[in-house]
Amino acid sequence: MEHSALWLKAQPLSGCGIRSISIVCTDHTPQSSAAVWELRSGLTELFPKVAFVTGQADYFVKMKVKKFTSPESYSVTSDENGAFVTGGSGVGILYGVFALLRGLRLGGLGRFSESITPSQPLRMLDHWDNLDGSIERGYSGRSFFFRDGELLINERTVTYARLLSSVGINACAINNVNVRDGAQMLITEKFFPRLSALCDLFGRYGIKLFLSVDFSAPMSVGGLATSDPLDREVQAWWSERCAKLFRRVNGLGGFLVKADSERQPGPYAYGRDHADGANLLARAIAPYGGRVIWRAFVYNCSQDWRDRTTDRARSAYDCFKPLDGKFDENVILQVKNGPMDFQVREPVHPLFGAMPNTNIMAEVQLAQEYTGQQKHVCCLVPSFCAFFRHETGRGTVSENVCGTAAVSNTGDDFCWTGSELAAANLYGFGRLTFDGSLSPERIIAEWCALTFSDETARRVIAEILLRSHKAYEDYTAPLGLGWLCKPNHHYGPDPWGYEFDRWGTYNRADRDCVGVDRSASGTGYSELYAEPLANVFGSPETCPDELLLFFHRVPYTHRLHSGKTVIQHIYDTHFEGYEQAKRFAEAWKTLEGHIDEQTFANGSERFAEQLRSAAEWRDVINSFFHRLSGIDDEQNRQIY
Ligand code: GCW
Repeated sequence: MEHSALWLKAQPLSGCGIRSISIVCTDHTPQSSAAVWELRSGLTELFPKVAFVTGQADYFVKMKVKKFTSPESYSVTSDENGAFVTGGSGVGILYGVFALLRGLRLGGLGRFSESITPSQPLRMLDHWDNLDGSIERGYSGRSFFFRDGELLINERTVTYARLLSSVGINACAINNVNVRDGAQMLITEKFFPRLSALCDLFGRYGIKLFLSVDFSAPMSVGGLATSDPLDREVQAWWSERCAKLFRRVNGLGGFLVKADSERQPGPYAYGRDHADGANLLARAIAPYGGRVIWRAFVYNCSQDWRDRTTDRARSAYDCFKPLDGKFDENVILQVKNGPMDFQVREPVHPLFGAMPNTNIMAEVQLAQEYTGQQKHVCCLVPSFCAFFRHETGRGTVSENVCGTAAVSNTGDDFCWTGSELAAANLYGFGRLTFDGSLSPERIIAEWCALTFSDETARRVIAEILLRSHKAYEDYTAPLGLGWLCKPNHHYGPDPWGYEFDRWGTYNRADRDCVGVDRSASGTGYSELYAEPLANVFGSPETCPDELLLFFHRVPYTHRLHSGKTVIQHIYDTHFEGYEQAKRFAEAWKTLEGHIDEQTFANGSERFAEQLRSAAEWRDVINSFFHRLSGIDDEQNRQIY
């Protein structure tokens, strides 16, 4: 299927007389060959009439490997005569070349220099793609990795590797963490040839391939009677399987595992803990340099809503904190950014900073499961940035992680991400994890400039993107409440949809009060944080307004730091959020003729749906709280 090259497509640079270019690269690895290829095709787009020559030329690029702190580091210096690119290895050179091309596209032939060592060593995408071609929480068409039980490799796969590498992403798990419908068999011989080809392709672009595996594979694949991690036969089975897999699939990065989570099998079935489970796999793949990424998303998904003592927000901490120091060194614990599940607003997860003797990585979600499903514009880059820079009491989040994985938002749509504007999230995730010093404004401006040639379009779209998260939060879930969406598919409002269910996701709204008491007087969750956070979150007086109802249960008349009452804040933000969505839709209309028709149509359809849905959210949430509280809006606006 046809696909866009997104931010990699370039316009010819006008007004420069470059006719000949010489490229010299003294490194000869698959990655530096990819770098040379990228450079040639990138420069040909920028200077369409150019000839590549050896020796004297109008413009030169020289590339070589140099000693850096990391093999992924690079340095680029460039002016109108040419550029020097050095890298810590072929991969560093490749990143340097992408930086050079970006610099040329954004600023022409002017002087430019950049020297970077990636902020986070592991920058990963997790695909929730199933073997039948469907994608769990996918809003961009079908999978381009799988169709009808087969692994695909085609032109699109190549473009994907290039796109990821161009923003510094260096790992990718290709299948859903809920391993089902035959995905267990990915670790068997049938898939080795294709996996191996995919590993080579990704490897040329500096990307390690990971597979999600079924913890009960000894039974589902191997036919054993148990998957007990302490059972000798089980251990031997994994060792043999991994020997076969890693020998044939050269360069495979390792496994991603969701265990004892939402009914996935795990070590609990045998009375073992998560360190036993993770180390079982870690030992089987250690001889091949593989790593096990073990998810911390473990909670009781069959809770009784009447029970006010069990708190889902606590569960990962309670489960994993006692295991600090017990994981093998090739295990990485993957912790979601917040303690619940990718809501529009959550506090930082209390495990960050709490397990100094364990490798920890973060997990965020580009797929907008709870943030408008790529129908609503919701740019996540500013919130990712705030998250990485958030203090844990023991340093910032980024100082406490060895990397971050993002649940991918891509599919086989022409534009990859359903909404063309959602590609900014993919771009921004890569750029930010590679260079943590970048501001969200800079990243968005870059993406807009690389995506749209028209100045007005760049300005209008950047503005929409930067305001979009606040607007979405305003018309959906106020003050950190979360889970006001419809059950299962998670689109649209239903404030009681999860209230009497088993998922541990309650708002506890009644006629007097709303919110969950997670302070010392409630579930004690706020106490899990290091100081000063425990103190700040622990009292309604010091808790930030935006998280008040996550941590506290307060009367509707409680006054926020903003001076408004809780109920008035709910009304105001819902009216305002809708108005903002309306302004977005109107601003988009002014772009007709400034952007191509397909992009314009893609946005028009989505902004119309966002507006319809924002009105629905506004009216349902306002009516819900108005009926419960009996308190009128000070401004007497329409509530149903
Ligand atoms: O956000 C929830 C989703 C599930 C997902 C789960 C997880 C892959 O609703 O679809 O399953 O999280 O992160 O494991």
